[in-house]
Amino acid sequence: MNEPIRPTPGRRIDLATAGRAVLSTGAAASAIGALSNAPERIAHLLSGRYPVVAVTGMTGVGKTRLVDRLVRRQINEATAEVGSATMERRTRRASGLRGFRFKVVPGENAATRLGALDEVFHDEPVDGILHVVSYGHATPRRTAGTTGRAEATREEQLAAELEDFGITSHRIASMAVRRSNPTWLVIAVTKADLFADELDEAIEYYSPGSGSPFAAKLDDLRALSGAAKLSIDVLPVCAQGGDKRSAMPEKKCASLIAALETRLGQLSGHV
Ligand SMILES: Nc1nc2c(ncn2[C@@H]2O[C@H](COP(=O)(O)OP(=O)(O)O)[C@@H](O)[C@H]2O)c(=O)[nH]1
Ligand SMILES: [Mg+2]
Repeated sequence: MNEPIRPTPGRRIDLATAGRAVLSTGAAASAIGALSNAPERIAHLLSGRYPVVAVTGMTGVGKTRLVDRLVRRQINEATAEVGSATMERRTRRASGLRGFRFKVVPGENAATRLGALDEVFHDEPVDGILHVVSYGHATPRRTAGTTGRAEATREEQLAAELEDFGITSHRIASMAVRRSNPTWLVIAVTKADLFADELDEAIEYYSPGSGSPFAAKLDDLRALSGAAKLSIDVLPVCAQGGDKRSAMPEKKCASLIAALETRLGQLSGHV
């Protein structure tokens, strides 16, 4: 479970020729994927179901808020500070099977987390993964059984994000190698309103080949999965914007959400 990911010997990662992998680096960029979506679309039409998306990421990073926004669900302030210990299931309904089913894997280090990871990556393998990060801005949550506010530095939070992704990326790799069709991974860099002036640095940090510790994990994941079998996108987003004069007003947030939705649709073969 915790052994480090090692690239397959003899396999070099070359971003320029990395199969059909797609990388969007610019803010709100939404590249048209070269993944062939037709088979996915037909599979969904035949099965009569929406594509299923696993939502992963450490606790407090903003998964629930983001998914609730994607499915236009009313935010429940009462549960916002608690964090969920079980898998949250949300459906975004749309005509012509253009909706989505999201399964939010609990970030807590609980037994339920392992079961949830098994479900989405093994028992009922998902169509794609939305991995949520927030550039070290996860809301610290108390460990069960303790009181008082949890404190963590930005560096500690980034290290925790990295560790969390290490576990998830192992699961993604083992799912990707088992299937014949390509898998997609979208890294949603959320809470962009909290680091609006560092957006480019944040995107860079989470992008394959950028040399950051997170990039190293992505590069390993690609090598393990086979580059042509995994597309990786990095998109900034926020679940809540500030007022008109802030660096990330609500309008800008809404356009980032729209760009993410468009990309999820392209990857899922929606037309
Ligand atoms: N500023 C800001 N705060 C956010 C954003 N998304 C989530 N949060 C806050 O971060 C906290 C954790 O979010 P939540 O979705 O519950 O995280 P989860 O544990 O990953 O499901 C919540 O209290 C939200 O108020 C965002 O886009 N911007
Ligand atoms: Mg949650």
